[in-house]
Order: sequence, then C-alpha cells, then structure tokens
Amino acid sequence: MNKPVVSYQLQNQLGIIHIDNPPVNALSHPVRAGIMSALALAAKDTSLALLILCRGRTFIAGADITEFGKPPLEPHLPDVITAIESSPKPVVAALHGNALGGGLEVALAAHYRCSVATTKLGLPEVKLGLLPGAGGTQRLPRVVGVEAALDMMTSGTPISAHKARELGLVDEVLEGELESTATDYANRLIAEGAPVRATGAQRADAPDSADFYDQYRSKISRKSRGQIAPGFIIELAELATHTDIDEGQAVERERFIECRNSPQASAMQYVFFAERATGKLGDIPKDTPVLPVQSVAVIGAGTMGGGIAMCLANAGIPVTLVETQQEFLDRGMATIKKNYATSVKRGRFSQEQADAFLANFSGTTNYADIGDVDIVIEAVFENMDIKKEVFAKLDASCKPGCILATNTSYLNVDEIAATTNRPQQVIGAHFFSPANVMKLLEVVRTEKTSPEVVQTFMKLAKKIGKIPVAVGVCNGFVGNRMLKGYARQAQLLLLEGASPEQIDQAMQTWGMAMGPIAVGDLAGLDIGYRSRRDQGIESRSVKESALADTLVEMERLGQKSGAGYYRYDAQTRERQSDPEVASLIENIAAQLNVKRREINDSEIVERLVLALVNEGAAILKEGIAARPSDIDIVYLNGYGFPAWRGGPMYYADTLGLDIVIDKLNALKALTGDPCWEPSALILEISEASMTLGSLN
Ligand code: 3H9
Repeated sequence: MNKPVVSYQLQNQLGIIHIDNPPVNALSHPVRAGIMSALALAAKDTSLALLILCRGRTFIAGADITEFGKPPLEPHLPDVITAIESSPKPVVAALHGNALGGGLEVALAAHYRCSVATTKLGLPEVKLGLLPGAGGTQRLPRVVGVEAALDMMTSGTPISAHKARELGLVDEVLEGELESTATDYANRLIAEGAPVRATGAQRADAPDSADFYDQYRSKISRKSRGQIAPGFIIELAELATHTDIDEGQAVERERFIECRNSPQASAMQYVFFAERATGKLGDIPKDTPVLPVQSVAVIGAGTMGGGIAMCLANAGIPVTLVETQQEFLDRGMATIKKNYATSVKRGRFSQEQADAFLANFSGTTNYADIGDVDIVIEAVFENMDIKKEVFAKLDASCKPGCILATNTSYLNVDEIAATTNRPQQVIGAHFFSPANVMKLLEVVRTEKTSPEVVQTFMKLAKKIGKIPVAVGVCNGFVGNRMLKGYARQAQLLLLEGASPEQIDQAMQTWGMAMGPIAVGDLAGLDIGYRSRRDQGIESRSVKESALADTLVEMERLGQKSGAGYYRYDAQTRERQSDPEVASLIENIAAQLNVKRREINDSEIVERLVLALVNEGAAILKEGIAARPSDIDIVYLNGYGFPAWRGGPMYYADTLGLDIVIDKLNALKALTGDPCWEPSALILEISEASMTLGSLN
C-alpha cells in the first residue's frame, strides 16, 4: 500500500499533522483531503493544539501546478484554508525550506507560525501568471501591512525567515532541529494557554497616504508591463483593508480563476516547466557520472571573468583568477571587492557573507599554479587567435582530467577544442553580461565533448545559480544567432521609415524589456563594428549595418560615449531623441536607394518577432537546440522576451503555424527578402497539423 501523504498523531496534548508529499510537498488533491481528515480527527480527540509539519526538504511549496488545467477535485484549497483558520484549537505551522504560494497561505491560516532560520517565505504566484488564490491576498496584508504584502505578491520574490520575523509573519525563529524545536514551541503555546488567533478576523490597516494605490499601480505597470495579475493583486490588497475575509476571498477566487484561465498563466506555467527541462538531456543517460569539482580557475579578470568568478565564489567554490600581469589582477580584484561592497550596502549580502565569498578567491599570473584545478573557464578577449593561444597553454599546464571551458558568444568551439590534446574535455560556456547577475548560460557542446563533461558542466551551472541551456556549435549559438536576424530587421525598418523611438516603443509595448535600438546603445555599437571588420566586411558595405558603421565612425558608440542612436544625459543617463540621427538615417536610405514609407507598429512587431521564430525553427531543425522550450528559455532569460508570451517558439504556436506561414509569405512578397522563406521545420510541422510544442 502507498504511504499516506498526510498522517495525524496525538503526542500528549499536541496533535501533529505530518505532510509527506515529495519532492516539494505540493498541495495535490490527496494532501488537501488528508489535511481535512486530520482536522476532523483532531476535532474529536484530546489535543489542545495542532502542529503542521512537513517531511523532506521543504514545507509546502504551493498548489500542485500539474493539477492546473485538470478538472478540480474537492476539497478546494480555499476550503482547506478556511477549515484550518476555523479550527477551535490553536494551529501552529512549522516552516522549513520553502513556504511558498498555497504553502504560505496554509501557514497564514494557521494561528501561529514558527520557522527555521533558512526558510524562504513567499507568494510567487505572479510568476506563474496567477495571484494567490487561497486567501493570500487577504491575509498577508492583514499580517504584514499592505505595502510589504504588495511588494511580496507583485514581485513574487520570497523573503528570509528573519525578515518575516521583523514583519510579524513569523512568530518565532527556531534554533536547532525542526521537529523537536517546533514541538517544544507548540507545547509552550499550550502551556501559556495561547488562544486561537484568526488572521481573517481583523482588517488590514489602510496605508497612510491617500495616493498610495495610484503610485503603486504606476510603479507596477512599468515593471510588469502587459501582465494582468499584478493589477488584480493591488485591487485585492486594498479590499483587505475594508471588507470581511469571506467577501475578500470571494473576489479573490473570481480574479484567481480569471488569471488561471488566461493565456498568460498557460504561458508562464509552460515556462516554469521549460526552465526545469533544460537540464534533462535526452542523449545523455541520467546515470552519467558527474566529475568532482573542488576548484576552478578563471582566465581573465576583466568584467566577464570577474563576474564568472564571483558566481563560483558565491557558491562556495575556491576560484583562482589568472591574469597576464599583476596590475590586471589587482585591478580585477579591486572591482570584485567594490561589487561586493555595493551588494552589502544594498542589503543583498551581509558583510560576513561577502567576506566568506572573498575568502574563496586567489590570483596568479602563472599557469603552473592552476595545474590541479578541476575546471578552467577562459574569459579573455573574444578573438580566435588569442583564445587558441590560451588553450594551448592550458592544455600544457592543466592536469589531464581538467575540463577546459571557453566563454564565448560567437566563436567556433570545435575549432578551439581541436587545438588541444583533449577535445573531449573542451566545452563552451556563453555567460551573459553582467555574469554575476544574468541567469542564462548557454553550454556549448562540441562534436567531441564527452557526456561526463556536459553533465558536470550543467550541474556546476545549476550550483552557481544559472539556468543552463545546452546548445550546439554555430555562429552565435542559439541566442545571438537569432538576435542577428531580429536586429537586422530593426535596422532595415529604420531605413524604410520607422524612427528609433517608434521601434523601441512598439517592441516595449508588445512586452520586450527594452527595444532593440536602445539595446544597441546599451551594449555599445563598437562591438558589432569590430566584429564586422574582423569578419572582413567593409564599413558601410552592407545595408543593415551602414547606419551603425556611420555612427561608430562619428564616435557615437552608444550610452558609454553619451550618444549613439539617441543622446544620453551625462548625469541622469536619460535618453533623448536626436534630430541629427533622424536626418542621418534619411541620407543613408537615399544613398542606398531605400524607399521610405509610413510603417505601422504592428509591422515592426511582426517583422522582429517572426525573424526570431523563423531562425529559431531553423536552429531546431539543425539540432543546435534540443527542444523548442530551450530556445524559449534562452530568449526569456537572456534577451528580455516577455515570460507571459512564453518565448518565441511558444508564441508561434499560439499564433498558429499556418498563420505564421501566411505572414512570412506576405513579408517575402512585401520586401522581396529571402530571409522570410518559411523554415522547413515550420512547413513540416504545420503540414502534419502539429505544433512546435509537440517537439518538447
Ligand atoms: C499556488 O500555490 C496557487 C495558490 O495560491 C492558489 C491555489 C488555489 N507543483 O524547482 P525544482 C516540481 S501556485 C508541482 O527543480 P528546487 C518541479 O517541477 C504555486 N510540481 O527544485 C520539479 O519536478 P522535476 C506557487 C512542482 O529545489 C521538482 O518539483 N508555488 C511544484 O530547485 C523539483 O523542483 C510556486 O510557484 C509545484 N508547486 O526548487 C513554487 N514545485 O524534478 C514553485 C516544484 O520532475 N516551485 N515542483 O523536474 C519552486 O519555486 C521550486 O520548485 C522550489 C524548489 C523553490 C520549491
């Protein structure tokens, strides 16, 4: 017989409800039913208080996401929550691991909450296109106040147990082993005669300032542009200040169902599972050995190398920075120290944590000193000759089992691997800048990289907090290869009649974190300029880069030089339109015989997004990405694609592949550009009446 996921036992005067539903104690139907049965047993026995405890690595991490979209089964979670709060005997929730979503809502319904210090508490539903739908929007403001509750619910970011204690969300932070300390705490409450304390019985305090909600709304509409759940969350938190809990929960339920049935929620839940799928590589058996990683060296202490080294050090891995000269090493270390000091100032880390991270660093200018490390990540200048030189030195100095990784955004990793005597140990690692902040990591497998090396690197990536996506070798891998076509359309649209402002605004309104022109200015126009020259492309010889070449030659490199496509205020960095650029575009269009016309926003969005879709499909067909959802994860985490649209491949399915094909053909007819030839994969899948998602 299966072990019950919820069990109940009376220990002296304390009734203990144990939940044991691995991996994360999600509130699946048997758990909800089990809690109800336990409450019914407790109502009839001699217990004086109840304690909810979870087994395994975490408290309840939320509703069971895999149940969304299936026919709902009673008891519904809000009913379970109401039953907990209505218990005539005090209920204590003991938190460890993650108390998230429905899990925190269970805890909020309990009358007392205790927690071990490492617990994370949060309502992350917004990240799934949802809002807390089991009383969270009504109880959290009642416990921590409207503003703190809104910050938690609209960001979805969990808080620490200590912060929760400060806010009154946790009554007691436990020191020691969970079960015994939580039992002691609950027995102490019994001894003190602690009463039932139903959060829902009071109202939340209204904020002091009259325009609080307007201000909060405008802040959130900027941050979570296009999403429906955050607006509802604000409405519901306000309701908690002036309605009874039942009335508030009834409205919450309506809004929750509206979100749950929305395309946004489907997209964001797809993203949740897509993110977890990237680590599962179909051609690499699960039991492939993972090589031990005790120490890592990073070659190059510049911005990229420093950022990568910080990720490693933060994960407790000793890291040796290697530079050509002591002066560069000192400069790199000084920047790293400054970054940690800023993080401490902003409250991201404590001083003790920062000190512990810094203790993981060492530095050298001598390759002989890294002979024993398990992995080397090279992060030198993006130039094939320089990288080959470094790899030759690494191959000679590092122990035979050492994995050699190259941080590159475009270069052919097969070619780099071929210069060594250990091509099976060579792998690409495309980190995104700033490397200590951006979560995406393209892990580039060469023809020869061994399964153990891939597995080991994917595992290391997770350990250092990255979302690793395995990709194959091609120019620009997945992300930058797709970006090329996207950025090219933006340039052509400029020449054809759209302004930088119109393009950026259209894409932002559609949901991109930033428009492509502003991104160019942020990244620096000189990078593309140098790369084109490296590839032997003459300045201004290509239509789609004529404008960018001209700007660089005018020393307009983007934000860093105060001007690019836009002008930037020296103090505030605020961007302003520049009439000089507008006339420059007109001149270049005239020189290149590009006919200018009025372009509407929907054409801008269509051309940019379909360029991503078509190239993404080509990438899939070539096997550079293993599955469509991997491409989506790259675009969401590296390029500011809106999560609520699921990613370019998912979006193509929501449009319908037949419509995608019609639109591509129409663009081909309009522009005569062969780039609009529908990708073979899209044609095949559409012909078979399937979706790209069916390849996941
Ligand atoms: C909600 O609660 C709505 C309510 O307000 C109202 C309802 C009426 N359900 O992430 P991991 C799986 S919405 C089902 O790799 P970690 C996950 O897919 C929910 N499955 O581990 C994976 O499966 P596999 C609000 C879930 O240690 C395995 O567990 N809650 C759920 O890196 C391990 O997960 C959230 O949004 C779930 N809720 O991180 C929290 N959660 O091994 C979502 C996980 O087959 N969860 N799985 O790939 C998380 O954020 C992380 O999983 C957590 C652990 C931080 C808990």
